[in-house]
Order: sequence, then C-alpha cells, then structure tokens
Amino acid sequence: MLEAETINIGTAMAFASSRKMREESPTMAPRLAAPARFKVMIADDSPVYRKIVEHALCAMPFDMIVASTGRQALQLFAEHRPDIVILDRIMPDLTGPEFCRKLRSMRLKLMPYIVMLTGSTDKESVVEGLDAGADDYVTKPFHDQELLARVRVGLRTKELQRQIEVKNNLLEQLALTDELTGLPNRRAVQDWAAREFESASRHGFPFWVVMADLDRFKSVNDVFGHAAGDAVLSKFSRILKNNCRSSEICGRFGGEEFVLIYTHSDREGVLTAVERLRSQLEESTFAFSGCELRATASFGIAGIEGSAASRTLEDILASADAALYSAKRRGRNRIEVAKAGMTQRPQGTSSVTGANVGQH
Ligand code: GH3
Ligand code: MG
Ligand code: MG
Repeated sequence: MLEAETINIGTAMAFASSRKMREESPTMAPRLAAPARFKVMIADDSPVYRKIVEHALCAMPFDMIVASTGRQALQLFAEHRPDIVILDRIMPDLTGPEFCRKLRSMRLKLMPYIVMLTGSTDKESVVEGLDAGADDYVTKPFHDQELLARVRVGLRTKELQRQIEVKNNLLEQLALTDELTGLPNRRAVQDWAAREFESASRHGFPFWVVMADLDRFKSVNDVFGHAAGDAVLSKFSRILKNNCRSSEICGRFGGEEFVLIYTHSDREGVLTAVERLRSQLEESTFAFSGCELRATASFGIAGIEGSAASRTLEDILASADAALYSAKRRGRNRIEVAKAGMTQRPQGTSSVTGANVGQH
C-alpha cells in the first residue's frame, strides 16, 4: 500500500452517452410494462351481432372498442391498438380478409389476435380468412362460451407475445449497455456515430468525436485493487452522463476508454465541454483504504465543421485516437485537437507508463 495520501492516477478513457440512452437504459428496466387491461375490438356491420358479442364478453375485464364498418375498424385499430380483434368476415366497405391484409401490410411489430366471425362454414372462406391473417374463426350463430373460450386462447397467445417482447427489449438493452457503468457500449456508440455522421455529412452540420482515456489507470488497480478501479470508472461515467445533452452520446469503448460524439457544436463549444469533463474528474476525490485518490483523463478531439466530403467516420475516429495519444505523450490530463491529416498515433506513445503518478 502506498503511504502517499493523494495519488494522481493516469488516464481515463471517456466515451459519451446520450440523454436518450440515459433515460432508457440505466436501470435496465424493460420498456414494455404489461398493460393493466387487454383491449378488445369488435368490428361488425350488424348492430345485433355487435350487441351479442359485447354481451358475451361483458363479464371479462376488457376495454372494449366497437366499430360498425371495416374502415372505421382500421381507424380505431390505429388509434387504440387492441390486443384482440373480433372481426366480421363480411362488411360492406372492407371485408374481414381485406382488413387482415391491410394490417399485415403495415408490418406491425405486434399483430393483434384476430378471431373472424363467419356466417359460412364453407372451407374456402375459412381458408381465405386464415390465410389473410386471422388466427381463428367462429361460425355464426355461436355460443357465448365458445366465443369466450376462443378469446381466452387469444389472450394466452398475446400474453406470451408480450413476455417475449419484454425479454427482447431487455436483451437489446443489455447488448447495447456497458454493465459496470450503465453507459452505451462500443456497439451502441458506433451505431449512433454512424447515423449522426451520415446525417452531419448530408446536412453539413458539425460532428465531433472525443476519445478519452483514464491516465495511469493500471496503477489504481495495482495500488488500490480492482474495486477501486471500478469506482473510478463509475465516477467518470457519471461525470460524462451528467454533462451529456440529448444531441450527444457518451459511451464506454472498452477498458478505461470512453468516446463522446458531439453534433451541432462548434470547436470552441466542444473544447469548453471537454474541459468541463477534464476538470470535474481532476477535482473529484476518492477515498480508499484511508487514502485519498485522484484521477485524471486525457482527451483527443477530431471532427468536421461544414463539408465532410473527404472524411470518413473511421478517419475521424483515427484522428481522435491520434490526438488522444498525443495528449498522453505531452503529459496526460490534457486535451488535444487533431491537426489536419493526423490519423496515426504518434510514434512511441503506447508504451508510456508511470511517469505521471502524483503529478497533474
Ligand atoms: P495510460 O495513461 O497510458 O492510459 O496508462 P493506463 O495505465 O491507463 O493504461 P493501460 O492500458 O496500461 O492500463 C489500462 C488498465 O485498465 C489495465 C486494466 O486492468 C484496467 N481496466 C480495464 N478495464 C477495467 C475494468 O473494468 N475495471 C478495472 N478496475 N480496471 C480495468
Ligand atoms: Mg489509460
Ligand atoms: Mg488505455
């Protein structure tokens, strides 16, 4: 254990995260909470059958939506997104199978469970309805209990779909989120950066990449242990999150490296923002084993303002990386902006270690 009370540790990597990601991912909460009640839509041009179906289902705790034409059913569907649709096969303006085909063409993430009501038992109309997208059919006149039983089958199917979707959303979030810090991970930042870069190139707005790397971070682990290192990573991540606006993203690229993407900011604006990050980390103190620990990070910035005709995203990332390593070579705990054509790390910088312990 070192006796010094304050140790300046080396580099932190800083990648940036957007407010969007902050809002969506920190707690990893599934986005889709199960709704309290299922919604059922009845679409039938016959007032008598609408009443019969409503009556059959009235004992169930559904939110009921009633349409008297196929077109109205489409409109109400778009408005309310019912889980189950009980659909008459023959309606004057839009038949049941046509309604199903229109829903299918919308390429919905989640289709409703559709029970088609048919007056005819002939095989062809049943086949047409099922092929068009209905999940089940009931022949008129029907018994209340039979309709209810088929609706319950639909509810079980919808419930399973819903659970799968919740799990899928959770998996998607996990796949894009860094576990330790809750920040977007490398993949998430790269996806975001690619989209923003394309848009910036097309519309001519500024686009900046900031790469950050904690200084002498290995020595934090070596001296205070891995848990202390993790605490420093988490603190730096919080600094990044707290300073990240909705038009920006910050993420963890891996290890003690982070990346921030700024759009719609000029060079001075980015420099000011990054200086805020640098100084907030520098001013933070950590207490471990009775010692006070301080950490710093180095930053490399590269970007485009205006036309980006000759630059690629890879090119800008490489420039930011080269600027970061220039910052390391020039003493760490500093910000470097890439010079034109700077896309290679300066020679002999990757193996520099230890020189900055105890120094800012
Ligand atoms: P430099 O100033 O040149 O960047 O020096 P450095 O010590 O920060 O860089 P180096 O690449 O030598 O060491 C990075 C260290 O980061 C080594 C690794 O153990 C540590 N590290 C990477 N990921 C984690 C993590 O999730 N938790 C902890 N505690 N340490 C990590
Ligand atoms: Mg480092
Ligand atoms: Mg590193």
